Amino acid sequence: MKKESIFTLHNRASDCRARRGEVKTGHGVVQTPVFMPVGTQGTVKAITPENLQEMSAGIILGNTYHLYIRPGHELIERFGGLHKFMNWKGAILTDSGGFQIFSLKELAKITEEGAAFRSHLDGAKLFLSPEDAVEVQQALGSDIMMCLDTCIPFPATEQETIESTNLTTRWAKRCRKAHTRREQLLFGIVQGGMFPELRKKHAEELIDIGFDGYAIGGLSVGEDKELMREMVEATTPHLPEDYPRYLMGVGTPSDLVEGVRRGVDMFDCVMPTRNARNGTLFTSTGRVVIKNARHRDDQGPLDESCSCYTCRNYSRGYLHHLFKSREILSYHLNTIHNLHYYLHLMETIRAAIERDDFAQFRQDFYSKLESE
Ligand code: PRF
Ligand code: ZN
Repeated sequence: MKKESIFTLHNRASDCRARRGEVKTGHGVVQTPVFMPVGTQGTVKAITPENLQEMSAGIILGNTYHLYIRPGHELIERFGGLHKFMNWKGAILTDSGGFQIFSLKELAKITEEGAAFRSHLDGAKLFLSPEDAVEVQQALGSDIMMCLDTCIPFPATEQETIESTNLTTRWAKRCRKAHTRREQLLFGIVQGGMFPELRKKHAEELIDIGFDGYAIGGLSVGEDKELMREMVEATTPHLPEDYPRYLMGVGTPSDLVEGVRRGVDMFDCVMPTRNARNGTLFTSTGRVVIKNARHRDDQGPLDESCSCYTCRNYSRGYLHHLFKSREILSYHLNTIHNLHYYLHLMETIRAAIERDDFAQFRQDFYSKLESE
């Protein structure tokens, strides 16, 4: 039985691969290209779901690994699922835990059966199979679930990459079989390291299994920007036009622009939220390091052309003071601004694709940046 695609393509740029579309989820229709703020622990750090709504975020990301370890998916299921638990009414995509477990390195052991690892909290022995990853995500009730994959370290040999990618295919088949709650979507993750031929082959294998969407994984793992963009460029032509494409864990504002240009629809990254807490703020003219003494006496807004709550109400001098004093409000106001910047950037990108004016948008974007 052929399933109806949950993705509608509205229009395509005539001079690059940029696409404008929408993804239907159990918690609303998400307009693409989209950026998903990261809410690892069932919270987008330092802000409330109301703040997210105010800045028109339609979908956020949660992490299976963290929620499995604490407070546990069974507890969250008793609370009615992750949406209810955290009071978020929009859509949620959960990552499978694969990438987080691989980041643990010596704490994890990968076998055919799954990933054995130790909790980063108390060292307890844990195990996650592809079936477990789907079961946990089904209990969390996320709108989009990700297959358990193996993320290949950089650099890796072709042989290592082949073995790891083949295992990801076998796990993807098992995830697909374990997927019983059809109202929740399941995405496959294309690996293949830095080898275009392996990426093409892996994309074809996943398409054969059949998923609701396709992610590009294994990038932004230490390779340079140019190679990352080449790998995206080498992958998107092999993904079906009528399914959403998600570039995992990427990236800077220019990475988003370049990803869209190469045909990506969805992105997530800790950068806007993490940088906000470190005091690195994104503006239309480049990055601002708010602790810098030059902002101390500045009564102007952080970004003249930003309409966020922070820029409408506070001065650079005040944001500088809050950051230097390590006040909690600093994290809150900085996060609101940085996420607004990312979400507004995607809105501008969507409007440019609708006008078939993406190339001009891209040129203006770069000409305004003093750094980046
Ligand atoms: N796999 C999963 N999550 C991810 C990645 C991946 O390869 C990446 C790579 N940048 C980020 N998050 N499951
Ligand atoms: Zn702002």
